[in-house]
Amino acid sequence: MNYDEKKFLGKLAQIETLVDLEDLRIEYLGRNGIINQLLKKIVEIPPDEKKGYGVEVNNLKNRINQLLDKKKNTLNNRMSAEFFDKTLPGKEYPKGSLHPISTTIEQIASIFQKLGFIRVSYPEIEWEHFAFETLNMPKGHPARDDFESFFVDEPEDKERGRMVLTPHTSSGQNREMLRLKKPPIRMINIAKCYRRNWDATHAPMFYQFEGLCVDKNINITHLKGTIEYFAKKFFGPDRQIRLRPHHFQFTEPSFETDISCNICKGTGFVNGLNKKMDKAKCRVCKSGWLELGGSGMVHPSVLKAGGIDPNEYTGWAFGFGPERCLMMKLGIDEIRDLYGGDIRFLEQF
Ligand code: FA5
Repeated sequence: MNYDEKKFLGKLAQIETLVDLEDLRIEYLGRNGIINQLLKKIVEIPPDEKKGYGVEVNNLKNRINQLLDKKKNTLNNRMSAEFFDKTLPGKEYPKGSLHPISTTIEQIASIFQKLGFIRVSYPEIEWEHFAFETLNMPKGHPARDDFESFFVDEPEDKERGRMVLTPHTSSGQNREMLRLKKPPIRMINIAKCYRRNWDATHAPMFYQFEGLCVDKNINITHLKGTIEYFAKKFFGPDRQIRLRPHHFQFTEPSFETDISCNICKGTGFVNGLNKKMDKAKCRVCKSGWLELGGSGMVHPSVLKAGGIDPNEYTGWAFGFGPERCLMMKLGIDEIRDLYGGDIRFLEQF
């Protein structure tokens, strides 16, 4: 029989596509294929060998069929493993966004930058000298306790004292005075601060933004006007602001700046305007007002420490918390939610 098995198997092994496999099937099993040609040759076979010849060609046909089917399965399986439908829509990745505190900081910066304030940043790990001494709080002064600081376990510097995680951005006041050497100064210093605090409105790591303005003839009206401008831009025209007398070592006179609470609508009671119905106090403000931070006229000794003559120049400063601002703006009553890392909370903003 004129059939070369080795040749067929060789061709079969080379096949990589279903189209080529079909061509091979036609070559062997098609109407004019090799098998049919072998069958046609039956007329030339002696009568007593015809039956055996016929069986042999039929067996061959079945075997070729089986081998072709097997190859077809192999190719199909390979194709489905490799198949890539370019028309399917892509996987949707979760969308990220800036942390609400980052957005708030950028908003605050842009409000002050529009007024001509220059954004600066100073070391997060600071010397006591800048955090306290230059701010009228010499070594051992009790006012230092208010800043419940974390000290760094590093050798003390003879002139600058111990290292501390900045407890407030006021440590940038002296640095900015030394940097510019001479007024006018319009600084907005936004930085991380650290204190040993942990409750609904205090976190151990938080931000502050510090405004400092020093020039000739600067007075309290400039301070009030600037804070009011900020409050109206950031919180909206209907939120109230008030300055309350206070004490800071580095300003004289000093104030606490309050903003009316958004949660109780400035009433101080849980049920807001229905205070007659429920006497429970607002959990966040307890009085209708929430403290944004401190402010005041820069103390003459602080100007002197920065190389500025207090007889020639005056200035004001304030230090507020962006977290507090955001909480008051949106009615968030727990600062720790902002730093808890719970994406379900954060993605609302
Ligand atoms: C100060 O830190 C002064 N340096 C502010 C200042 C600057 C006064 C310039 C005068 C002139 P105080 O400790 O009150 O002040 O903090 C200011 C604000 O920072 C607070 O009102 C609050 O908004 C925020 N803040 C303070 N501690 C925390 C804390 N642990 N977590 C979150 N925010 C805080």
